[in-house]
Amino acid sequence: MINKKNVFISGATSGIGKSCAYVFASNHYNLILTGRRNDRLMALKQALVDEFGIHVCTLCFDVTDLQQTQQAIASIDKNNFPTIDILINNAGLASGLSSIDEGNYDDWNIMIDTNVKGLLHVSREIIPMMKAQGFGHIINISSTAGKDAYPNGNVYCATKHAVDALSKSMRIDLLQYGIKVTAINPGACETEFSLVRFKGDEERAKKVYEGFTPLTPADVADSVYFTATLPKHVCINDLTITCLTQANAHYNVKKII
Ligand code: NDP
Ligand code: 8X3
Repeated sequence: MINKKNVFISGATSGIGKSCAYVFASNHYNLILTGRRNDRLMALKQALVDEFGIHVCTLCFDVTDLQQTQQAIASIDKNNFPTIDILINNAGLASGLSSIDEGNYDDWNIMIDTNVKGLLHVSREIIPMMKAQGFGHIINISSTAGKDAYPNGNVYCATKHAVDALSKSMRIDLLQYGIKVTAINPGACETEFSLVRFKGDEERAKKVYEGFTPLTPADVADSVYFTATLPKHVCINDLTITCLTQANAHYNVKKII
């Protein structure tokens, strides 16, 4: 029953990344799961191995740190994971929500370092393996914030616009090697995203999803899985997914406050 395909998921300790781990595991893919919280990685590995009997490798590192990223990816056991068939660049965050003139430099740096440089670090280490094996699929988790800007979203939106541009550039550079590149652009999805954005303020985080039915991380993971399982000659380049009430990054029946 073991599927020989291997999927690398950055940011698998929560939300969309964790749901992706479940949907691929339930379809017998082997998984390389990453994040900074090792206790969560270990618990997730145990649960997935017990339930699905797949191979799981956990890598605990910070994507913003190039050296940590390089060492972690170099440590993958090639016997269990001879190829990386799918890379899901999911690790990311928002930090703060403020007008551009009041922005916090630490918030700006963490978003740029994680969402842009972190995605580049992981991609740069894995793409040569995909190039050498002659196939691969990179799925970048961007956002509706990568398509439009919304009030006070400035730097987060800029980082996701960068992911949009990088997805287009990667596709141009890599298709000649048989590597597909897909950008998935979710709208509001209830995860730990807002808790992180509002630095642990649970009440404020909860309010973001009040008055409408947001996407669940499983909804997004199902779209990721769909794009990853199409015939070899088919590539979904760009897929935007929102809940029923959301039209784009800045128009939702329920507005982000
Ligand atoms: P969560 O906060 O639930 O999950 C974020 C994941 O990213 C965690 O596993 C976290 O792991 C990991 N991560 C964050 N920073 C780092 C880092 N420096 N190094 C390694 N891993 C890191 O949020 P979501 O699931 O919602 O977010 C996943 C992606 O989806 C992000 O890129 C986000 O921008 C995007 N997105 C989210 C939407 C939403 O409304 N929720 C909508 C559109 C896009 P750990 O803390 O253990 O390191
Ligand atoms: C995360 C969702 O609406 O805060 O990308 O931009 S949103």
